[in-house]
Amino acid sequence: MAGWLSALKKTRSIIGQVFSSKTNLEEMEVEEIEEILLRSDVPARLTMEIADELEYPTRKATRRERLTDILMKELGETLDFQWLEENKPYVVMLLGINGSGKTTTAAKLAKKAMGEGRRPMLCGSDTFRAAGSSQLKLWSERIGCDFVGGEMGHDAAGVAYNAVESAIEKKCDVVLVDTAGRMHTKTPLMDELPKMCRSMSKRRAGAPDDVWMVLDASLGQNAVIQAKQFNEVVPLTGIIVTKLDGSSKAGFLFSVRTELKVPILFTGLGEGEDDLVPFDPQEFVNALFDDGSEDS
Ligand SMILES: Nc1nc2c(ncn2[C@@H]2O[C@H](COP(=O)(O)OP(=O)(O)O)[C@@H](O)[C@H]2O)c(=O)[nH]1
Ligand SMILES: [Mg+2]
Repeated sequence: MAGWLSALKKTRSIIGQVFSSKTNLEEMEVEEIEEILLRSDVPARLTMEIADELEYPTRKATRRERLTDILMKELGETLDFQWLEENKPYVVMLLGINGSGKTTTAAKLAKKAMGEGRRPMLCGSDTFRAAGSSQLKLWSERIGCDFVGGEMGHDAAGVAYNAVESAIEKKCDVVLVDTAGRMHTKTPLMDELPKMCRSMSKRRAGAPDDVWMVLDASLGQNAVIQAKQFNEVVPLTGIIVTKLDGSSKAGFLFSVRTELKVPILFTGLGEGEDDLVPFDPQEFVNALFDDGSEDS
């Protein structure tokens, strides 16, 4: 299973120029420090706060301790996600643009649920592309869980309804609804999302229990802009950040809580079915500082 340290290698190759204990910051201009942080999509306000702290330390502690405090405060509490037992089946809808990692993440979440002794149902409601639903079906066969999907051109809201219905019949604990990728700017496709929610709630009141946006970390700050627009169409309850392992812009994670007011729940650290881990602010921040000598 991929780890935080190697996943953050690219971001660290930039940020490390400021964070590494090996760097002598006396030799750097404030502008240079700010430029480095912004290059990894650390939000502007936080960048200024960090540069300030480096220039005028507020207390006697190591540089790493002082910066860690600032960064941890920005990320907030660790959230330990649990499926609510009383909502059966617990329905989670995954949203995002094309290629963000929705289908892979749905499979990873199903695998995780199985590992916890729950019976998941994967719902392939990506009826927009020919291979949309079949890709998830293959995953369901690989990990060995239930699946309901639709053919290309089918009504996605109907497919989602059928999946919830079938999950109730089969006494599944969890339904993971994979949706078609869509651009936040395309109104008709965006309108399909609330329709899907209404349709599922007709079969199980209150469904979906969660709406999670899947963000591709390689897009950096642009991913947050997309999420804002999705959030206006269907209120998001959580964020999943994928492809952290290939991104040099992981600094955008610091804007999620302040800009979206939605917690980061899980992070994808690789392509494998076990490479989805709960978002751990402490691990994340630690990995930003590490000089990475042992994994280079
Ligand atoms: N490296 C890496 N690749 C990922 C991760 N999550 C998804 N991918 C890859 O991203 C590509 C698109 O994923 P997919 O789930 O099909 O995206 P979708 O269009 O949103 O359904 C695939 O090649 C996945 O293997 C991740 O956390 N790390
Ligand atoms: Mg997909």
